[in-house]
Amino acid sequence: MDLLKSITHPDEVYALLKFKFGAGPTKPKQDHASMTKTARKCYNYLNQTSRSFAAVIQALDGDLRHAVCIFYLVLRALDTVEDDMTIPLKEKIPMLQTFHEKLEDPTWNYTKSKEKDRIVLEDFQAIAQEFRSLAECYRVVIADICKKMGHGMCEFAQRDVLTNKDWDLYCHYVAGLVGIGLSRLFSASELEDAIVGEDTELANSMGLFLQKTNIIRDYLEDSLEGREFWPKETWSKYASKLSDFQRSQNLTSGLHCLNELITNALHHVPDVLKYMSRLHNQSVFNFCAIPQVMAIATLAECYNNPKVFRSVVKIRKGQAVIMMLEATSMDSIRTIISNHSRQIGKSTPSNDPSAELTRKIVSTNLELSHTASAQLTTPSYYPPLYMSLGIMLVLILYSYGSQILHYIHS
Ligand code: D61
Ligand code: MG
Repeated sequence: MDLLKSITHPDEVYALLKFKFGAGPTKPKQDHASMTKTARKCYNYLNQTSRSFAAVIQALDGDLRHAVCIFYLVLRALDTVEDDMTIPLKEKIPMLQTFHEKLEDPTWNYTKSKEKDRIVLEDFQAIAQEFRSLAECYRVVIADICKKMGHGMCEFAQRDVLTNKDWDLYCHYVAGLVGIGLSRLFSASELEDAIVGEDTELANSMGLFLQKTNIIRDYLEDSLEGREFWPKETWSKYASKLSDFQRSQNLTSGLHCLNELITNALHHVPDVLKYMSRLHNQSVFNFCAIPQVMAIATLAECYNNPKVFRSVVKIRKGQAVIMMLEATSMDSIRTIISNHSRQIGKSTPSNDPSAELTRKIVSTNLELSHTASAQLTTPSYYPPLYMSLGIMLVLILYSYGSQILHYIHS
């Protein structure tokens, strides 16, 4: 199915086949045989609960891999409590506030969640046991971030995201803190310099860019579940209720609101590029780069796109695989970011209320992501072209082979 979706993009067909036959920077490095039973469980839970981060986490070097795996599962468990709308506030608030203390309690788990990721709560004992097996330098970071995120989630469980400043604060609590925690783990592992863990501003922007992209893309899914994460200060300029954008007669105002929020998110790109330029370890670079280039591609796909109000807009698997295979150097992520920035710039409607601001941040990001070898990413089309023509031929023969033979013989 992914191949068919990319059939008119030969380079994507080529990349999908390369990936299918084992190419790519995200080969799991852990050796299951030498692992404890609880550790094996944790990697299974990681693969069960994260489509986008599981592979890049398992490709991290050394003991950083297990630390980041456990960091992910602890925060995914906390987030599962936050997201579970069936847990009454009077039970949810104390659980979020004291969640970090459960890390030291070998007996604690929670079996009343209805969420899709509830397994990380039901078997929290295994995750907490692996947490306690980590080096002190990692445990301190994970417990600190878990405490701060739990408290932040409590704040917004009891109030709405009203101002754009609130939006930055909410995204800081649920994703900026992840970037800050990861950066401290990178430095603690000594795979990256101390500055990476110290510069919390840049690390925070890494998280905000990812979370804002998710919140923008997931408008309909969240709106249908009664969840509202778009900042009122922005959407109230275009509608009296956020759910109004679901109705087609409000499409123009919906697109204007969408484009303003995407323009807001694009302001984190300069920090993202500066953060990435400081990384030395290839496995850390890939781990950080892949989610960021997927995010800029998702924003370009969502920009001025009515589909955001009708379904969840996704980039094609073929596009994603190409970026995953390529996002391994500053040069290539600069080129990916400049290509998608240019795409947004080209599709900025002249009558869009944010057009001037959009064009300004697009040209800033183009400047910052200009590479000497801008032609780099336009691989020659021929090998993939031949490949897909070949595939199309095989597909036609496969489906009409017998009729064609019958026709020839008759
Ligand atoms: C470098 C590399 C990865 C980074 C990064 C820097 C900075 C931040 C992040 C990853 C986090 C990005 C979050 C974007 C996806 N949004 C969510 O998962 C929302 O939940 C947020 C609260 C829990 C955070 C869990 C998390 C995610 C990724 C990690 C990690 C922890 C730890 C290590 C590595 C990556 C979203 O949840 C969606 C869902 O429930 O399926 C929500 O509820 O808003
Ligand atoms: Mg959440």
